[in-house]
Amino acid sequence: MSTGFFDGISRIAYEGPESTNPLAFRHYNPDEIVLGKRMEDHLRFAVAYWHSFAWEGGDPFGGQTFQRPWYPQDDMAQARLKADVAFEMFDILNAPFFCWHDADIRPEQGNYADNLARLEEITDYIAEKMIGSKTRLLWGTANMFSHRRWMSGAATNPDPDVFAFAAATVKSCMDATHKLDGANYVLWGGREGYETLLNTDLGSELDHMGRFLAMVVDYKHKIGFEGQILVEPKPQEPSKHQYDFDVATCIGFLRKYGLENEVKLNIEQGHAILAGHSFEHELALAASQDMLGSIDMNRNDYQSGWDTDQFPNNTPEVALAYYHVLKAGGFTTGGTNFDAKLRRQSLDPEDLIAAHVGGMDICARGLKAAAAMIEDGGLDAALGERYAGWQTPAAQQMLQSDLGAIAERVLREGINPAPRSGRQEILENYVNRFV
Ligand code: XLS
Ligand code: NI
Ligand code: NI
Repeated sequence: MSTGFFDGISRIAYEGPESTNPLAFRHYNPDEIVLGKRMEDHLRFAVAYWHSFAWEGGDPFGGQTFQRPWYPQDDMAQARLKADVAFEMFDILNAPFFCWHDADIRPEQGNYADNLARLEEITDYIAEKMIGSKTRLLWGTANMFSHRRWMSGAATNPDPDVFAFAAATVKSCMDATHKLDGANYVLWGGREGYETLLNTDLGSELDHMGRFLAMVVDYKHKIGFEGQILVEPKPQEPSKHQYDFDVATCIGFLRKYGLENEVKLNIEQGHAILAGHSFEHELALAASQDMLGSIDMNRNDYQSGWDTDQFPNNTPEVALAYYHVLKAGGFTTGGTNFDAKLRRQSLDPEDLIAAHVGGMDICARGLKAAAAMIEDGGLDAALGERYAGWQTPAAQQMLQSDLGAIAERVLREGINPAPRSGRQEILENYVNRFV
């Protein structure tokens, strides 16, 4: 029986680029083959439960603007109604995946035992709903940033009892993710960082965080969870400084604690921008170290400087992102999670659907543009040409030699390099042919 929340809105269809129907896909055509694979299997879209169903429209200056039949979100009947509506939306969008935090799907109980019981209850309910749905779980995660117990961190809290509560919470969320056959498990540490170094033992906190993550990996193997463990970088917000600052920092952290073969990264567009990078920089860097796991697709407002988590709507940006995803071989367990929320004035159920339709369409356009660039091979050819010198035996031998021998060769051969154009504008013009 339908909840009626989306009354009047039916399954979104692909109608092609000429369609003027605001609730139709113009580019996302799940069965269309792109580089030998169905578009749906390339993009692996996921709906984020927290933004779409749990967030009530508040901002730092004002509270709830939305009015949903599942508010207040403080009992199990409301949690079940929320799940009913969520699965109705997954069906309308034909969404292959969804993602959740424990706190999105069950009401907070204020203690571990009751949180655990409610999580088990709601994930049983969700498991039943998944039987009648095509939508799978891309990843689960623990919200260890909203409740006041986490204010000084979770794994990095100065109080070992909070570390214990965090370990128990992550265990319960990994169990729930495993039960729902999740493809990944994510850790994002919004409070794993500090407000001031004056009260922070940074070295111990990093060691505790490394040990915590090692326990997560051990537990994954213990329960036979085959999903990928992912860490999500973000430089700050809510903490002034977060330890998982960006991809480079996370790679160094994972290597230091010996977790580089067990953990990959979930990279978010807006977080890349907050860290002063481009999204494609973060993706390319992770891919170069074989650590590109999954993406959180959204965008930030470039003026506000906040993590505004808006739906993506910039084709060139998205195309370059998927270019790097495709060059890395595409997603395996990962996918495209819309870690994106409505604006707080977007009150209607239709807004929620339109936001996802637009986001999915932009991603599909970006994917097609990226695939066309790969098929054309222009960027590869330009790279090949730019680095061609490294293919010579002399260059390869140099990498095995030493400074003295190299210096001798420079003298002997009179090596005096002639600078060559980087051709940036030509390459930018090239990309613009595809987007
Ligand atoms: C917040 C993060 C969060 C993670 C999951 O900025 O992006 O939504 O994706 O905890
Ligand atoms: Ni995210
Ligand atoms: Ni975010």
